[in-house]
Amino acid sequence: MTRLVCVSNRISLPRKSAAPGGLAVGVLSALKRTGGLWFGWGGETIDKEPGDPALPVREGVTYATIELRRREFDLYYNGYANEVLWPLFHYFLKGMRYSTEQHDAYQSVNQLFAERLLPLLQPKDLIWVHDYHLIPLGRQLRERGVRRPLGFFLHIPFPNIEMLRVLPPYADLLHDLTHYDVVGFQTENDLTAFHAGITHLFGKEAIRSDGRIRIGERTVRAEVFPIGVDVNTLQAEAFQAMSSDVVRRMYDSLMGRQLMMGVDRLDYSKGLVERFSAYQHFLEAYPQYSGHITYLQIAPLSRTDVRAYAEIRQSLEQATGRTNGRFADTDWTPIRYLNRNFPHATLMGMLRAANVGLVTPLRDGMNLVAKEFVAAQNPEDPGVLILSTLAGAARELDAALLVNPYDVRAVGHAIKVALSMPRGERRERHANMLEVLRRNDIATWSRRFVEALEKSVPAPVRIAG
Ligand code: ADQ
Repeated sequence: MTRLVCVSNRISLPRKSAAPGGLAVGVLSALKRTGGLWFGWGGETIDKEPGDPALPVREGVTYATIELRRREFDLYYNGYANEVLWPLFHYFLKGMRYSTEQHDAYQSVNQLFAERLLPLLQPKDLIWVHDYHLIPLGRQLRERGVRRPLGFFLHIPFPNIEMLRVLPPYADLLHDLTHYDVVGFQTENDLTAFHAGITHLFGKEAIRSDGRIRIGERTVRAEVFPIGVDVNTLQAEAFQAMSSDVVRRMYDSLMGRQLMMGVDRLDYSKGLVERFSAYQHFLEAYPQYSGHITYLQIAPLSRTDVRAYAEIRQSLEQATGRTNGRFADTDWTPIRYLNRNFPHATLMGMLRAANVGLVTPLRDGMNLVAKEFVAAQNPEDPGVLILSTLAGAARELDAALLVNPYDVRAVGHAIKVALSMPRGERRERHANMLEVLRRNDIATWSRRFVEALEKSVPAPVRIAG
């Protein structure tokens, strides 16, 4: 029988208190449907040679977790993945710090992944690799004789060739992607950028008229697979969480004020500094809202060992202090800024209570919070989504109030429009977006990708006679 093997940098074993991030939710949705194996780093770093993976089984899914050497992990994860590829792929050259030492560690961790995964593979496996941490893994597996279908999905944007060319080994990165049978992107933009890279390296003729990429003996199917959410589960979670203690206390504390919410990992790509400026502009431009709106921003710390993340944290603390210091009253705090995680269901309950969802990344592969906000709303009286045109989600959710996140005046104005939007218009926009979410939910996303991977299984050799 065919078995699905998902590989990602980090594995999250199901725990009640844990809130799986976007990638984990996607991987689990695929594996829970089909059963299979999830291989990746378990979250521990050690000072000796990593051993064989532990293999706990939970609800039909085998979790193969490996450890990584401390120093190598730092160079690979904090270094190459998050100080080189992440900023470059999000068009933030200022945050990029390239070194060959980091690149070597990236290669060697990918090699370790290949070596430890290899003995676990079975003859009929479909292998699905996730995200920018593991781009070379497909080649590493091919070099070790793996002939089974290999898929790769990029959760973040793919940069245009002029940006990609900044990376010294950019040609190797493109080459590595051609070792997969299926390469998936979040949006048409990302696919176009990938095609531009392929054309640059291999010439126009590498892209065939049916869109397949042909390089030597290999054919690659590169396509768009926008990640979705589990609409029914989110709706139920949001509805139930409304009556939970945490959400009720939050709601009561608003004292009838309108609620605007943002939920993002604390990351410079999420546009929080610009968002805080836009809110400040809104309070200046529309003083009639003073005392009548609460902006709740939840931003758990992430990648705390990377310098750029410490800087953004400091900027946001200062911006919150400035806005609250200037506009707050004895009985009103304009921004509530929280650096902590919440159970996912609690977050959904809070999003349901919000009149406005503010999702304004400077660049984002998709942005699941935008989709979660829509799914969490009460369709009879929904809140309004303000969404950055630079998030992948804007390609599908065009009934949101779309804004350029750098334009603080336009974002400030959108807040005003959202807060005063009549119910009829809110319902119409929401119904439109909910329909989009239902058409392409998380199950559709994983099924489409796995089907594409199944189609790349080489046909069995027929023996005549
Ligand atoms: P992320 O950059 O992590 O994902 P996003 O798509 O918004 O961004 O997913 C974050 C997830 O974490 C959401 O499910 C959200 O609810 C959850 N989350 C955020 N803050 C939380 C908190 N305080 N407590 C609990 N849960 C929290 C990457 C790409 C995105 C892409 C996803 C999936 O950067 O562009 O959409 O992968 O492909």
